[in-house]
Amino acid sequence: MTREEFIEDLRNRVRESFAMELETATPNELFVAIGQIVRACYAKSWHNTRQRYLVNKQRQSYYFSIEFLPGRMLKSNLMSLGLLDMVRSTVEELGFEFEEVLNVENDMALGNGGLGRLASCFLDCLASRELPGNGNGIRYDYGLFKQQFVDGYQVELPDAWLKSGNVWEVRRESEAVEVRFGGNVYMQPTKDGKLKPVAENERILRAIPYDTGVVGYHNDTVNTLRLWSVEVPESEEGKYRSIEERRMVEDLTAVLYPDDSNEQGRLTRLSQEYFFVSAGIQSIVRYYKKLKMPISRINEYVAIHINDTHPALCIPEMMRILLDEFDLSWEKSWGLTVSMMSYTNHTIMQEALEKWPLQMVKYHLPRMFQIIEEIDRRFVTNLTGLYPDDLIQRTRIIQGDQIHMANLCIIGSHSTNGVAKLHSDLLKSVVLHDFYVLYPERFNNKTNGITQRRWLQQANEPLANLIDKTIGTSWRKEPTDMERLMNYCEDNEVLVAFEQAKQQNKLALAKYIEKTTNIKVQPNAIFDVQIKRLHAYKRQLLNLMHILKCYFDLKDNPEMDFVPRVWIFGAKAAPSYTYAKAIIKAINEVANLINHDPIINDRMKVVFLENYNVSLAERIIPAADVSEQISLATKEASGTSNMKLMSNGAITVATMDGANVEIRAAVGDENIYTFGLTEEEVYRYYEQGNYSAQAIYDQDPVIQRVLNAFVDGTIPNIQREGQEIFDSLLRYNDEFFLLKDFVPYCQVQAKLSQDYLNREKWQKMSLINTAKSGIFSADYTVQRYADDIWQIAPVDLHKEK
Ligand code: 26Q
Repeated sequence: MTREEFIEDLRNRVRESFAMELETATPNELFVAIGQIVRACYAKSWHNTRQRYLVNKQRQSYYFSIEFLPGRMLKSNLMSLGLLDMVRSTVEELGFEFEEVLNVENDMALGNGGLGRLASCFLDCLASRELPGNGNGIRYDYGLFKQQFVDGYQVELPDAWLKSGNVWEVRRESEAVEVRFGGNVYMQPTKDGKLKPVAENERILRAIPYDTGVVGYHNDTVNTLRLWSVEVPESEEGKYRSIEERRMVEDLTAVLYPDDSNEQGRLTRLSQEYFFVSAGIQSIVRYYKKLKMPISRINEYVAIHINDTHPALCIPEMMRILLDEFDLSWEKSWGLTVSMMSYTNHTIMQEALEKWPLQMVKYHLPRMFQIIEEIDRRFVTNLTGLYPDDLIQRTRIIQGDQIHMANLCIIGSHSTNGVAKLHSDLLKSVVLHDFYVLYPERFNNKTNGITQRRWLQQANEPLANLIDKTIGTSWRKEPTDMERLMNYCEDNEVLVAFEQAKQQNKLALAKYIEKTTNIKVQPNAIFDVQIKRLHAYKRQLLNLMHILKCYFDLKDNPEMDFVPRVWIFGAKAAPSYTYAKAIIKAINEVANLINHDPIINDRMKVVFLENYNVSLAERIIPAADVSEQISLATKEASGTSNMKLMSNGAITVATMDGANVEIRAAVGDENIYTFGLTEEEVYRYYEQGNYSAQAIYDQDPVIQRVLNAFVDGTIPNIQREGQEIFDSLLRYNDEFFLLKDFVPYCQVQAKLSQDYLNREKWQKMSLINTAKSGIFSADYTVQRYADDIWQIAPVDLHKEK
């Protein structure tokens, strides 16, 4: 598309869609019109991609996830299509602010955090590597709540992201399917003497798919993210007599559950899980029928991935279709199902493993229940005599009155993977050890990754351009080529240029901070960043304790040498997670205290940015000097903000947890600040039961002063919250060992501050972090899934060929 064609198209669309002339358009109209143009640009490729897969009978993977977190799509689509520079400069020439146009777009925030963002990074990588892989999920009317601080407290507002329309989606009426809930199932003898399930009094819902194109980077692949929305089918209209009853149905795809691992089992959530699973599996089978292949070979054409246990019902649902609709035998159905399914585990925290009450499943999903019961029965029967009874009891799916979804996933799939080396090892040796005894060949690791296209190319153009200038542009397609930056570790000119790029980004963030919070921060201070969901195990509180220690040091000794620092937080707490909310309140009050203390005199600033989401992450990450990755060892399955920040040249302060371990291996000990208990030490404490937070407190006056600040009025306005935090550390013996790790944490922080003064040393560390970050590209992660788990191969759709 030429500049002239673009302007012409833009002019027409603004006129036709808004009855307006381009000259009078606002960023809103411009966003919609450009969105339409972009969509039109990839429409043909999207069709061709689907057509090619169909004609080739391409084996495809389907990534089932109850969360997807793509963020904004205008800039990324423009970049993938190679139109970004032209469109940006044209829009600016027309007298508009391009940034403003981009900011019109609502984040697509159909996810809570890491797991949902990983799903979106993976889709981007599948398309960019020309791999035939699709997403399947829920089109929530409301995404993750918007966070506001009122009086330092988190307040949740609804995210009505669809209110102003969604240019990227296509409603596919003709591909709607029915999903059935409730009723009774009984077995009826057939003519040939078999038993067939017959259902009566079911509630039938209509699932409508909305498809979004996933545009590959500089290729002609456009894959599909299919999200399902619920409707009442016309045939059922009469059955819903009251408005409330109807509302119940429509609520099914209304909101995303904002609960991150503090589970409260809810019927709507279970219904959501079955709804998108059933719709997705039916849609896959319907597509497969078009291939005119025998059902007995479906596993040669279909790979289904279960992202955490939320889509676990994929397994019994596939069984239902093969048994009830295709009349296959149990054995045949089971063989096909297991060979199609694979599962990723994202947590080792026992309390976060999903379980459902047996009665709830039996009553609302009776056929699913029957099938799960039969899977469980056969599992027990087949293993009895071969393995110890207690091992069988610990691994079976139905235990007491609960259904263990992780057990279902492992038993019903051919692959179970963790998301970082340490995490996968812990699954084998501790958390899922019993299963590892049963199925050692099913276990594997796939360390998470991120897409540098969004997190570096798009979010950090100054750095991306500089990398181009230094080593050429090949890293944009082959992220490990960034390793070539290692040749410039000692090149002063390059180091200075990198420093300037960081400075430019810090300036931009400082502006944003001032605009949104009224806090002025110095761009030459250390920008120290912790951005992730608020969770006790992630230990934002440890960060806050260190901040308080610095504050007291300065108060005691105002003349001391102190390297200025700005602490930047971004975090949402699950609305029902009172402890996490108490920590938010405490951080906000400490911020207030420190930011306004004249003695501190701008040497410390604490900034908690509201409503952390993907687009805010894109602003913060390029400006970070320091990346806080300080979860208690063994608790963070992988982490992915650690990778994004590293890629942008931030230096990590890290515990030996999740993917931090692999980051250290990549950059070397001298280019990361590690501290804290190791996995072995944590488990030793658990075994010996001899951890005493009180003993540590009693012996350390600094810790006493820091903790007392929460309850003695030093931090104002946190009576209840301060007490809750204080109690969690002392009365309840500090579940996540903050006190134990506090001193070593402060030590590495002090070292870091000193190192920051040595600009050359720091800049070299920063460069090395970027240089070594290519291995954490999700392009490679996805390739490993494609090779080892899904067995899918690239399809070259490039125009020239
Ligand atoms: C549970 C019950 C009810 C409703 C919701 C939920 C729920 C919601 C979200 C349970 C879990 C989640 C999200 C988990 C998650 O994001 N885990 C993170 O996954 C990342 C990608 O693998 C890892 O990098 C992180 O370490 C892991 O915490």
